[in-house]
Amino acid sequence: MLQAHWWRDAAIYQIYVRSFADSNGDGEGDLAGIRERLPHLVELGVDALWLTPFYVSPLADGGYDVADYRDVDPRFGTLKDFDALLLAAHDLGVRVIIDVVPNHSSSAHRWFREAVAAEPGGPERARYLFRDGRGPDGEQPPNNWKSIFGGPAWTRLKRPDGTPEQWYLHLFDPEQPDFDWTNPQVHAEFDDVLRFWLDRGVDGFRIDVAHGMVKDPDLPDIADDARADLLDGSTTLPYFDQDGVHGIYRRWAAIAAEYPGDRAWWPRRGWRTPTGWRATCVPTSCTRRSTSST
Ligand SMILES: [Ca+2]
Repeated sequence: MLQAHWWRDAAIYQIYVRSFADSNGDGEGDLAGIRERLPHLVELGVDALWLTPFYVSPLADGGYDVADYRDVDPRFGTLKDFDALLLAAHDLGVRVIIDVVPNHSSSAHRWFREAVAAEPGGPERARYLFRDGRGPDGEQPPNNWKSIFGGPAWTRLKRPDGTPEQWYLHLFDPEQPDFDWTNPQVHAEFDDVLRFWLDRGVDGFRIDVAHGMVKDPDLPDIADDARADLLDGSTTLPYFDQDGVHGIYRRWAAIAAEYPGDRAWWPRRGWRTPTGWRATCVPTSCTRRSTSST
């Protein structure tokens, strides 16, 4: 007999950690503040919490620019505070889903700092999408992709002496360089990050830019009139909804299956499959679209 998945009809409460509850009066919300208020959430009938990113971050994009995927930003507490929150939530029968941000890191991430310091073509750069520019002296971006936050999706590096060199891709802010998911090191890193939090006992992951990560390897130009952020299923973009994302999620599902219990996977947005669109979930609704593929 099939067992019902808890997350199918759970009331999941999103908490933006920075603003929810401040336990120490420093003006910013924190993990201890959430723990103190868990009884209120239980009273509301909440089955699970979704914590937005609380990882070490310069907060260029509200924490979706992660500098260390395995630690809590000191503004929000410590790993000990996280463990205490998780334990207290579980004691009250509340599950905890955390955000995983795999499309890009912060530019303050150790890998990106190493990449910037390395020479073009080196292994440090191969964890991100660095390319030479087009035109004389490489002064044009490698393609015409636009950042979802506006402007070009490429930023050119400069050497300490001011000499311009390669460009790097950022579908969002320049402080959010995109990982190169063709690199096995990136896969291995996120396998390990998932295990780090599964070992602590989290009940699921909300996946940021779940339809991103994999890019058309040719990095082709998009149509001049293409909207970079269009997600209505009618527009094909070479950096969203690529078939390669399915392999990543199969691998992640296998990792989660090594752990006891039933875990939730929550894509930020839908992604296209050969037979149509998969579930599109937002905090207030979850709809299943079944448009034909294009
Ligand atoms: Ca605080």
